Amino acid sequence: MTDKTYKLNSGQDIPALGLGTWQSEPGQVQKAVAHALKSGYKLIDGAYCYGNEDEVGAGLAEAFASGIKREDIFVVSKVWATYNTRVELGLDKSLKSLGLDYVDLFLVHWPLLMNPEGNHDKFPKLPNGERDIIRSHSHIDTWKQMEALLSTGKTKAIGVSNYSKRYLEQLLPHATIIPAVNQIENHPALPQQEIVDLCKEKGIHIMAYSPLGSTGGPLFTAEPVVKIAEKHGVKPSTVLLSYHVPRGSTVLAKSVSPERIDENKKLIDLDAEDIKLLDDYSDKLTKEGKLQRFVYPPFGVDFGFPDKS
Ligand code: 1BO
Repeated sequence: MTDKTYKLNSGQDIPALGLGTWQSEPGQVQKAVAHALKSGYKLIDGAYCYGNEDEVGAGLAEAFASGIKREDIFVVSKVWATYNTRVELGLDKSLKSLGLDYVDLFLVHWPLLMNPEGNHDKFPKLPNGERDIIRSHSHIDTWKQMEALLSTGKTKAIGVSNYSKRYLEQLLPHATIIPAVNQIENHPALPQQEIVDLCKEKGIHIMAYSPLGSTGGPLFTAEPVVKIAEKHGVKPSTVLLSYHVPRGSTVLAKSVSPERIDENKKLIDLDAEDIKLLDDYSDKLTKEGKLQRFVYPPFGVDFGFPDKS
């Protein structure tokens, strides 16, 4: 299953499965990246704000030293919100840490601007405790800078992350280049169907992050997930990762454990009955107002997500 790919609107092939590196602890992520690539993963997803791109770079170097070729893998990074008025600088920083001269895909991490002059912690706060956000900034201006990046050769494709339907509808009329990807939190308890449907209509590929919800979280014991896992003799995590295959999305599985990285490769083909069970579960949560977002936009900004978080 790790060989499956999708065609992006940029013409590139993007793998169906990737290794996520968000919240991968320093001291572990180098090994995880190297192990994943040596065992067949082709996509590594990272970001400046994850604070570990140096180590991801060391993992890439280890994999290259073992014979893996740069052109055979797909590396993703994201511009952090303090760099949304100077995205090339943000990309340069990521490239330096990663030890690469290009990434395959560069994403706007969030459609907002954090104070470029403020402290550059992940989520800068003002002395009064509020987030240090420039409210007058236009995410469309950021996108125009992203478009200009393509001619530098420092990224092969550009896209967005955490864009709701509302933000996409604001962006698309102004986009000369349609984002290749929208990377969003996505799982049966947060199907984000209106975003997924709009992206499909516009030719924007979905990358699903946090597909398991959270470690030890409620998705692992959700009735339909357990039922499908038992039917196929696999772990609930396999069902949750495989959920994205019939949806035509790329799924990002985060782990630093070699065993789990190997386990996560075993995506299965869900049948029509499985898909219906999962879709019914999503519909039920939607109707009951019980959708679950595990990654709360940490900015106190209304991003236009239907579950109001
Ligand atoms: C705040 C980071 C969300 C996942 O990329």
